[in-house]
Amino acid sequence: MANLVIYGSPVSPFVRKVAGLCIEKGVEYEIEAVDIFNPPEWFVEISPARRIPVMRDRSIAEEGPDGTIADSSAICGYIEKKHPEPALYPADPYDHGRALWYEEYSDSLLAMNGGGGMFRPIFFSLLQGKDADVDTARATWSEKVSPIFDYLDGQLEDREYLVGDALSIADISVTTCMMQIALVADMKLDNWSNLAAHYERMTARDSIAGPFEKAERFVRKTMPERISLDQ
Ligand SMILES: N[C@@H](CCC(=O)N[C@@H](CS)C(=O)NCC(=O)O)C(=O)O
Repeated sequence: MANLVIYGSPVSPFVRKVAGLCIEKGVEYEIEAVDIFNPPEWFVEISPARRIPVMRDRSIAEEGPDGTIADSSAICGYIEKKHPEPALYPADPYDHGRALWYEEYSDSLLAMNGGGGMFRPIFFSLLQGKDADVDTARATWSEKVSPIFDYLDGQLEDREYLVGDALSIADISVTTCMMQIALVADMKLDNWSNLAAHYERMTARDSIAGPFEKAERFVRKTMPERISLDQ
């Protein structure tokens, strides 16, 4: 039995971010499914914001609030401290700050638009037996996501990683959030060559591909085909 439990579902980009960090570090973990839209009482007690993921470190406590941490960024920071190698946060103070910035930027703006403005109107509508709201997804893609990708593409230039010369939490966060769009739509990155190359390298990593495959299997049951974003 793994010490580390992640409550949630790999369909969440934040759960996949934590899973990706664990895999890169070789930290054993297990995911325990929680339906966030109908959470059990014990889960509400450990997730005051009613969000997934929440992590439990069983070596601290096996039940109740002790041993738990809510919020993916707090969870990743904890795992980094507990399992420092390989480091996924840069040692240089400025680079460290930059990596946290990209993590926050993707967890907030990219997740809000790619998740809230694209994944949800498509996938959640289908789950509820309605038509996919393709118009909202396409509008979000061209008006909201496109400028985010412009920014990230400019930040990357032709470097391999977003910060410094090693993989960091920044690369993992940006990619797992981008993949929320790829779960439901044919995400063409032709306009952003640096970001496209970074995305291709990142999605080839086991730490990113493995958790995504689980999400993909779940989503494809409801929508066998991805939607086109062409207007
Ligand atoms: N800042 C939080 C965000 C977590 C979050 O928004 N999770 C979504 C799933 S992707 C959720 O639990 N949503 C439940 C809801 O909107 O009611 C983190 O990084 O863990």
